[in-house]
Order: sequence, then structure tokens, then C-alpha cells
Amino acid sequence: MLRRSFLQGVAAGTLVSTSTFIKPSLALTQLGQSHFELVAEIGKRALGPVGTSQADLWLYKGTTPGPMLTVTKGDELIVNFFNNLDQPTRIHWHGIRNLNEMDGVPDLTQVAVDPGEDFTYRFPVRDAGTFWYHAHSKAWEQVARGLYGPLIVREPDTNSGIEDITLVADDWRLTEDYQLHEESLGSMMDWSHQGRLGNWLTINGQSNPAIPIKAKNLARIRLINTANARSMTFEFEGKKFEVIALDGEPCSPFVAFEITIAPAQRVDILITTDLNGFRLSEISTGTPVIVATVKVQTSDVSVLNTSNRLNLQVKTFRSNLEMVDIDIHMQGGAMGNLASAFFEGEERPLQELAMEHSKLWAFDGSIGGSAHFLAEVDLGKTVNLRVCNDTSWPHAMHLHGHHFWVKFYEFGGEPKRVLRDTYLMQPNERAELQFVADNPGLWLFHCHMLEHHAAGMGGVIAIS
Ligand SMILES: [Cu+2]
Repeated sequence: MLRRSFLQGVAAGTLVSTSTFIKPSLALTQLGQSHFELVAEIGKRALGPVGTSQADLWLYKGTTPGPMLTVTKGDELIVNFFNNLDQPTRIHWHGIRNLNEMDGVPDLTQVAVDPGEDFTYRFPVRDAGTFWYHAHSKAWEQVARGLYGPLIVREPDTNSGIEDITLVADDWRLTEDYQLHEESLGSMMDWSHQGRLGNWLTINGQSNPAIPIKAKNLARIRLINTANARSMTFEFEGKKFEVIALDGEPCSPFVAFEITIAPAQRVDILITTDLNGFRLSEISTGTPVIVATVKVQTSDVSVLNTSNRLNLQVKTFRSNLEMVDIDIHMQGGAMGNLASAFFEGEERPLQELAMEHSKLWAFDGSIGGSAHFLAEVDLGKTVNLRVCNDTSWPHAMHLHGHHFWVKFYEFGGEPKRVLRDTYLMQPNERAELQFVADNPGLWLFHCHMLEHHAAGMGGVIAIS
């Protein structure tokens, strides 16, 4: 129906900006080194086991995850985007040090791409790494319905011989017949607690897919957590692996046996593959679930003697005494200490905020959002975001347009200082997120448990 009205619109010449838009019915074609088209549209995909019915979803180019966009560092990424949904949407390029006007945030950086309209995203890609793109309008619904995909930025001139595999993990809430559980979208129970947790985990849109791998002895696996709210912990049948990048940014490699990935985070690992392959399990619930099976292709059993290593450049932290401190107290939610908060100029009791406005979370006593400014910072200053999680829940805090340094306490031993764009904060944790404010614009800082963001856990840092 929408498709038809769009095409009629084209015929009647009513869509002024279609000159930059490529017809949505085309299969994905890479038009140049970094030129793609994306369409947000209604589609059907089977998420359950083989033979189960297809679920009604909202998808980019009809696939889940959306098409993998692979570009090379230094490229300009051009995406002709068309909205074939019946509600406004925008795309956010998660983790990219983007131009502010291409960041895709409602009421802040971009007007809506309305139904039947198009928009061309165009920006330089300055860092190699593992990124993703997703809807940022009503993200709690649009991402839950399937609007996301991987964005891989490769280093130029890298031919390490190491297999490169991207695994996109999602946590869907499905009914017994494997349809999306639509009734519970927007459930205040979810919004006030952990967010929308699912009951069905997919890798690359499938239930326990077989992932083919050539018989090389080293593979780089890029894990992306696209879930609305669930942090996932993965292991590879107890095999040891090396973590080489977090949120797209190379880190000093360290050995691990399992890895936790919060919503929106990415982890790149190097793992040795033998001829038997291995299974990937999610273990955070205490009941391991096999989510993918990595299988060596029998047609290629020659194990390469790769002494090759990826030559990733790890940035080093420079302590800077002249930091601009910004204190942020995260408040609210179930079992929290927030009795009232400011919202639209008035202090209101939490119950009223929840019942009448679907607002439950706050920064420093104010319900947050795109109109809530946390700080104004001069371009080039080093910022120390001193964030206190005064709630009873973990939160995956994401800063747009920048990566920040944070002390990372997982895996025991000495804490590691790493660059991330999303940091999982535990209840009562205090963290310092430090970054050079070198990207001008209005940048969102928010919880990536998408229901928490929608219910008030977000604010803006203005850099100029
Ligand atoms: Cu949160």
C-alpha cells in the first residue's frame, strides 16, 4: 500500500527530492566504494526454528539484520534512505564520530524522514572498526521490530588472511507462534524495570545458524548486541580467545573465556579455529543456550600457517589535569529513590510522571530528553563525565559522536582503561567517562536500554 502510494507519488512528480533517491525495489547494490541505499519497510522473516511461521517485522531492505554495510576507513559513506513505513524514522550511525547533522537524533539533529520521504546520509568515515546503524525515532519500538544492521569499517590495505565474521545478536520477545509480542510494546513494567527483555535469541536473524568458516587457524569475530535491553554473555565452548577491540576501538589485546556485551556494544575477538569448529553459547541466565554453530567448510581443509596478526593501532590515554567536570546522577525507575522530578517546567510526583507521561527516569532531578541540556563545553576541552548510577538497575550509557575513556573492571585482575562509546554501569557504580570534546554539535548522552531512554534517561552535551 505504502509502496504503491510512493510509486504513484513519483509518477505524479510530487516527491521533490527523489533525484537523489534510488528506486526502493532494487536489490542492494553497492554503487560506489561506499554508496548504498536503504529502505525501511514492513517485511516478514522467520525467527523461530525451521518450519515456523514468519513474523511481521519492520526491516531495512527486508532483511534482519539489515544489509551489512562494509566500507573502508577514509571513505565517504553515502546512504540514500527511503522511509516506506507509516511513521517517521531516522537512522543513527552508532559509534561513528559523525557530522552532527548526520547523527539521526529526533528533535535535536535531524527532522523526521516522514512516510514516503527520503533522506541522503553523507559523511566521512574516520575510524575503522565494528559499528552498527539503527532507527533512532521511537527506537524502543522501531529497533524491537527489526530496524538495525551492521556497519563494518575496514582498515585500508589490510589483507591479513584472517577470516572476518560478523555476528549480530538480538533478543526478541515472541509469542508462542513466533510472532513479535506486540501487545507488550510500551509496557510500563518493562520501562520501569530492566527494559524490554526478550525470550528468543537470534544470531544474524536466525535461530542457531550454521556459520561457515574457512579452515584457517585464526578468525576475527565481530559481535554486536542489538537488543533493546538485554546484556548478553557469550562463550565459545570454553575456548580461550583474545579481545582485540571494544565498541569498534582497538584495545590492548587481552585473553578471555567469556565476554559480556551490553545493548549497543560491540566486541571484536580473535579465536583459533580447528577443523571441528565450535558452538557459541549465551550464558548470562545461568542456562547456556547454543545460539550459533561455527562450522569449518570441508571443501577447504588446508589450515593456513598464519603468523599474520592484525596491525591495529591502539590509542593511548593521556591524563589531562585540566578537565571540565560534569556531574550526572542517574535516578528513577522501580525500587529507586526518586519521588518527584521536573518535567516540562514543573516538579511532578513520579506516579503522575509514570501514569500520565510514561516518564520514569531522570538526570539530576529532571526527566531527560533531547531538550534537556547537561552541559555546554568549549570545543577542544577534555571532559570528565562523572556519572553516578543512583538506581537499582544496570544502564548501558552511550555518548554520541565521541568515544570516551573508562576504567573497565571486567575479567578480574587490574582494571583496564579502554575507549568505548557505550559503558555498562552497575547499580550504585560511579564511573568517569573522559573524552576530548573535538566534535562540534549537540550530542546525546543516554541509556541504550531503549525503554529507559524513552522514559527520560537522556540529555544533551553541547560542544562549540
Ligand atoms: Cu538504563
